[in-house]
Parts: sequence; structure tokens; C-alpha cells
Amino acid sequence: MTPPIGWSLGLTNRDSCKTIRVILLGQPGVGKTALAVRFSTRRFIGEYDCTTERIYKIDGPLGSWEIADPPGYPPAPTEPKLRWADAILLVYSVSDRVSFDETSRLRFLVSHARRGRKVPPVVLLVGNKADLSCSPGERMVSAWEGRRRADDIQAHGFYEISVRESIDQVMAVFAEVARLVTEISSNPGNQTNPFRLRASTDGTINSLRRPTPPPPRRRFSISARGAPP
Ligand SMILES: Nc1nc2c(ncn2[C@@H]2O[C@H](COP(=O)(O)OP(=O)(O)OP(=O)(O)O)[C@@H](O)[C@H]2O)c(=O)[nH]1
Ligand SMILES: [Mg+2]
Repeated sequence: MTPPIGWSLGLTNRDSCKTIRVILLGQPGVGKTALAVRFSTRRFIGEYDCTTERIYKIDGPLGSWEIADPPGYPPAPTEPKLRWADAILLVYSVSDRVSFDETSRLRFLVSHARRGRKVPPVVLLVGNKADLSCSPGERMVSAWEGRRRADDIQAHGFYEISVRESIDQVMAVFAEVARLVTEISSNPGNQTNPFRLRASTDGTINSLRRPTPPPPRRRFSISARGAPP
């Protein structure tokens, strides 16, 4: 019998039952909704409603999730929203340098909102649209810059992914979120070296990340409702 994925990730049963709350932040058009929908349904649809803020509720092989997907415009998520989340994904597009620059400001907003809190949020920097780097002239931000930015802003990790091309890369991001949230919530004081993930220049995840097996194919139960408090 194949063990539940929570075991393989080193999560306890109690921890894997916790609903993990994630907020996706980034400029308009970087692929936040595509990321949430891909994780929820495994599908890449192509065009998404960008006007309404949603929370996706997901019960799947990686456990229970609430994923807030605010539109990139108008910007500025409020502090209660940033405090609501266990994990924050700062998303940019490798083909859009302005969206990359925005991640520093967003990181500052997150730190400001969470000042004085005992448990810090998990913060991952995610460079999306890595598939575009195959087209000449499309890549504007290198993987090296992404890694360095993640270091500078003290993100817990950096992933360069293509939501369009790879469900495995998307699942790897959320598996790492689950692992980090569990680790940090059980040991909030031990935050000496938060940055531990690297991504390779071709958009795949390299071996510095703890190996996680691909999730089993299973149906998800999802629903979408209104915005977080
Ligand atoms: N080439 C490529 N296009 C992508 C990828 N992910 C998303 N897109 C496209 O990027 C466009 C914007 O995606 P969205 O998910 O709507 O972006 P968003 O960040 O939610 O944008 P707002 O809701 O306006 O803030 C859509 O046309 C997607 O099809 C990817 O990995 N590769
Ligand atoms: Mg959107």
C-alpha cells in the first residue's frame, strides 16, 4: 500500500490535518490565478478572471488548504490579510522585470504586517513562466538573480517554475510550503538560516531541496469563496 504523502513529507498526522493558509502576491499577469487553479484542479486553462478576489479551498493529497488569490491590481493587500496567512508566495514572471522588482516591496509589506509575531510566515519567491525562456528575448530575469533576490529578502526558498508546462513543479512548491509551515510552527524560534532551497537555471528544482516524491494522482475537492478577513 502506498503511504499517504504527508508521511513521505515527514508531516505528523496532526500537522497534516491543519488547514494551511496561503496568500499569493504579485503584479497583475504573473500567473497567480493560474498557479492556484493548477494546484486546485491540475489544469492550466489559459485565461482567468482577474477582477475578483477568491479563496480556493482544497482537500487533496497534500492536505487541506485555503489559498487566497487577490488580483494584482489594485495592489496593497491589507495587514489583516497578510496576518491571516501561514505562507506567502511572492510571484513574479521571468519575462517581466517590473514584477520581479515588486517582490522586494511586497516582502517589506509582509515583514511589516507580521512584526512582533511569534510565528513568522513562510515566504517563498516564485519565478513563473520559465517556459518563456525558450523563446529568444523573452527572459528578462535570470535564475541567478532570482536566487540572489530570495537570499536578500530572506525568503525560505526560491522556485523557478512554469505553471503552464509543469504540474510537478507546482506541486513541489506546495509540498515545500507544507513542510516549512509544519517545521516553523513546531519550532518558531529556530529561524537562523531560513533560505534553504535553490532552483536550477533550466527551471527544474535541483537536489539541494529535500527529495519529495511526485504526488499521487487523485481527485481534489475544491471550492472558491470570497476574500479573507
Ligand atoms: N507562458 C506562460 N504563461 C502563463 C503561465 N502562467 C500563467 N500564464 C499566463 O499569464 C496570464 C496571466 O495569468 P493570471 O493567472 O491571470 O495572472 P494573475 O497574476 O492572476 O493576474 P491578476 O489576476 O491580474 O493579478 C494568462 O494569460 C496565463 O495564461 C506560464 O507558466 N507560462
Ligand atoms: Mg488573478
